[in-house]
Amino acid sequence: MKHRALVVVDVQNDFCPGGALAVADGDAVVPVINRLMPRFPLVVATQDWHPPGHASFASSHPGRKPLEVIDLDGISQVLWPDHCVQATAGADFHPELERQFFRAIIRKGVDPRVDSYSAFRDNHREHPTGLASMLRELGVEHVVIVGLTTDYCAATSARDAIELGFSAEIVLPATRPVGAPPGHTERTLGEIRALGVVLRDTLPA
Ligand code: VGL
Ligand code: ZN
Repeated sequence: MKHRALVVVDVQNDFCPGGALAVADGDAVVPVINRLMPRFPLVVATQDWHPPGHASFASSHPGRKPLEVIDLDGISQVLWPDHCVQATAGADFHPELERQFFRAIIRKGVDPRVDSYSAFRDNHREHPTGLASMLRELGVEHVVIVGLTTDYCAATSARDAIELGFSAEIVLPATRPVGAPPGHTERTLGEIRALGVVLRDTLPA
């Protein structure tokens, strides 16, 4: 079997009920991911980790509201509520997530000017996080992606995994979507499936 790694994307308080960018049922992924982690030889987690005043925050653009879409340096950017600000409680991992399994934690979205949905690089696809190098050096060929959110950070990470030469799957029951704008989840999953990402509806055996 190919050498595999589990990438646990952004299972942080701000994406869970009560958080700044809560997605429906976001915390439901935690027990599912806790059951999966011990079955992988390598687990890497990501943390969305924005400086205050990040360009993806609606509050950084006078007159704009969350979920409006703007052009930011030539790419379309959904504006978000302030979320996952560095070293705040909202940026912490969900308290029940068993973080002792994490071999490494990749922090992303740290550049104040550009968003980074992907675990691998920023939205301009220019600046790598170091994850691809680490996985290659450890002999990983296949990436299994879980976490939050299905249609933004998990999907974009899976797309990049494919573009960077890995095979990739998303375990959908271990993810939850934002689902905005309407139809975004279906459209995004269709696009990445066409690129070769496997979308699993059940937990791997
Ligand atoms: C995410 C929106 C903004 C995610 C991060 O983790 O999917 N979504 N920042
Ligand atoms: Zn973010």
